[in-house]
Amino acid sequence: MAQDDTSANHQDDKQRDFSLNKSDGTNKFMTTDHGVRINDDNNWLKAGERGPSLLEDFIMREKITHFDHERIPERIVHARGSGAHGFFEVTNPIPQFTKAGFLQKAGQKTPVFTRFSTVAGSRGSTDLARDVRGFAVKFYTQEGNFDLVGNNIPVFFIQDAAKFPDLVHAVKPEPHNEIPQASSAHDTFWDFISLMPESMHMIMWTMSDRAIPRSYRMMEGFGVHTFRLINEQGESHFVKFHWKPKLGTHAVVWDEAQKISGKNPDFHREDLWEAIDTGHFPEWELGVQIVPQADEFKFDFDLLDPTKIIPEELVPVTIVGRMVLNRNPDNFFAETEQIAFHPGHIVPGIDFTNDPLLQGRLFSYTDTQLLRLGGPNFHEIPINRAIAPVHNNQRDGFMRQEINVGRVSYHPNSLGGGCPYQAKISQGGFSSFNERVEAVKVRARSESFSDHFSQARLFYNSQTEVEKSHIVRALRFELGKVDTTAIRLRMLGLLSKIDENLARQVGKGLGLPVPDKLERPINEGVRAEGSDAQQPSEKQISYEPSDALSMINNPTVKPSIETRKVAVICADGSSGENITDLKITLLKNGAKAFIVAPHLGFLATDDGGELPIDFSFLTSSSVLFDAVFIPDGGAQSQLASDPDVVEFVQDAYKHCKVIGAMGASAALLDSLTKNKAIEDDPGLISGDGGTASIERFIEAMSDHRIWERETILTN
Ligand code: HDD
Repeated sequence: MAQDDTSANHQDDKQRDFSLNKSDGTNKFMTTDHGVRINDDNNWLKAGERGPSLLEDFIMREKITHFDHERIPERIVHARGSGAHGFFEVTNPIPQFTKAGFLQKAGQKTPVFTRFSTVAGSRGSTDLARDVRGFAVKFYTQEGNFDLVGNNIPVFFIQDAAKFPDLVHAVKPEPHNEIPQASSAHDTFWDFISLMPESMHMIMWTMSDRAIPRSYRMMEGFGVHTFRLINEQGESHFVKFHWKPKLGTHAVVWDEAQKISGKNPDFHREDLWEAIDTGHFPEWELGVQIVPQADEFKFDFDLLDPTKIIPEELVPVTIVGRMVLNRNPDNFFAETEQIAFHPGHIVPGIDFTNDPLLQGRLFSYTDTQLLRLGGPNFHEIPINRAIAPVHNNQRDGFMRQEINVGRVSYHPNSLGGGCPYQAKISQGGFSSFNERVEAVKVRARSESFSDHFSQARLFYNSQTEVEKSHIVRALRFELGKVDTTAIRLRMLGLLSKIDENLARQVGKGLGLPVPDKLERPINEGVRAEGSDAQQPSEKQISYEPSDALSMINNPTVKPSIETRKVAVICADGSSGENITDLKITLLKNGAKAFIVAPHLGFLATDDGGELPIDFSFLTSSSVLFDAVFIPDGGAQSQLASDPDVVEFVQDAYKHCKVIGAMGASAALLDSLTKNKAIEDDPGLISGDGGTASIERFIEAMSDHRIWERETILTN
């Protein structure tokens, strides 16, 4: 192990200490930034009460100047995000693979800060855009900060970092009119994608429901690239990192996502905040897929290609620990906005591979922080500070916080006693894996990266029929928003290389035939196996479908209603007993009921009681809940005639949510389902509101959605 035993023993109790930088301003006099007490914060200094304002007013000039400079450039990508503090705890140490100090002992804890994000939208955009989600974790280890800067999708659009600016330019709002915001459904994105066959695997993921998660807490995370683990003997193993959510992997449906974007654009941000605030701490397991160095060329795909996964059936995921997020930030700007992640922040025992996307990222992240955070001292911002001691000869620069004493800032030196010393490898000094590299300098893509369709097909074939139909509909939506027919046709051509039927179904929605041949030129300059450098590879690997790739069959999914929200639709006269029983049973199961009624204030229940109303139909919407419950109690006719109520319940029905309608309220279900038989739908629960019917309601809810209903609805 790289660190000495004393520090290892203290690892568990070491916390990040922000106390020196915290200020809540309570019971303090208001002062200027330089400490002068302010006597009047309401009026600018003037020449007479009705006279001109004076430039002399240093207090107000300072206030306005600071305000004028409050914004920093938003992240060029991943601008919209939300984060939280927590810890990582080792459950299954892996010293045989890595000497990284924070992975050595069961029970060992390391503080973390995790930021989730969307990619394309601006800071103020909606949480529910169809997009990849960033999943970035900063581990504050005793040996320095380790950042695992991943996504909720295990592959990427492009194979070489050189194409990143093109990808981002294509997906961002179009430059002439800055439209559309936080959306890939426009010409420039699909123009680029339709010319980049290497993006097809990732496109299958982003067109699936992975791109519209129910919650950040219900997403998987992936390090994406193949990294290396290095053990004490200097041996290397390839590794892929996985985060597996305790609450399972779940999504909303696309119609719902679009409506949430209007009703509550902060849906994910609020969900994360509330869960932590109410003690339902989000949790993930960290898993690793390990491949011995000797097996580098064992697979039909290249481990260095970031558009490929290692199917879990080929290399299982071994769980090594768990991450719990248990503290909301004190200040969004100071923490979530100023945190600076970097895939190049690694610690001894972890190393890079030659994945060309990863290699390019290693340049980009420091570069972006220099601009975004104003200079080379961003590591001194409290949220970015390592808990490991930092000593080096870096000096000065904008906003330097540290006061380096003495006259020595160079190495080697004798005047400073040779300090700071360089660490031997046995003392925890970082050393790169001694990989042999003998090569010609080329600007080229490896032939082994040229199969763009086999794993896209693996993903598609691993989906359930419902999930496949969501992919078809997503593609119809996205390409339907594209104006240029040639782009649509090119996409249909590429989709047909994944699955003929998929392409035909999308084509049907677009009213276009699937072209026989791929149009040229495609993917200019990217070599493809056995071709004239313009066509993608014909190579096809056949894979067995994998449950880990489906969300519905995903092994992380277990029946649970923990932290789910139920809308209880009421009007004066609703059954107080039904409502109270439901509330109590949901709470026992970690879920929560909210009373939604035509007005705010109090609900007069049928037993003469009163219950506080949480939302009116104006301040909430069906899409903000996981299920709907309508108690018995004679309010049905009042509810049935209210268009807001009808829309509320119909949306829940359309979005495949569980609806419980007790007693006479069941009549509402009849009208809802029109001619479809209620008995065919396991998510429509009627009953007397007693324990048995509430239990059936909860059991149905624990499956997340009633996907069978989509088939009933479309037949
Ligand atoms: Fe990146 C931010 C994830 C490729 C350049 N990236 C950023 C964030 C995440 C990722 C999660 C937000 C971190 C935060 O919350 O602050 N990026 C990825 C993944 C990639 C990837 C999983 C592929 C596997 N990124 C990638 C490439 C480049 C960048 C190829 C450039 C060559 N990414 C950036 C950036 C950002 C960034 C411009 C914007 C803000 C920041 O870094 O701090 O440098």
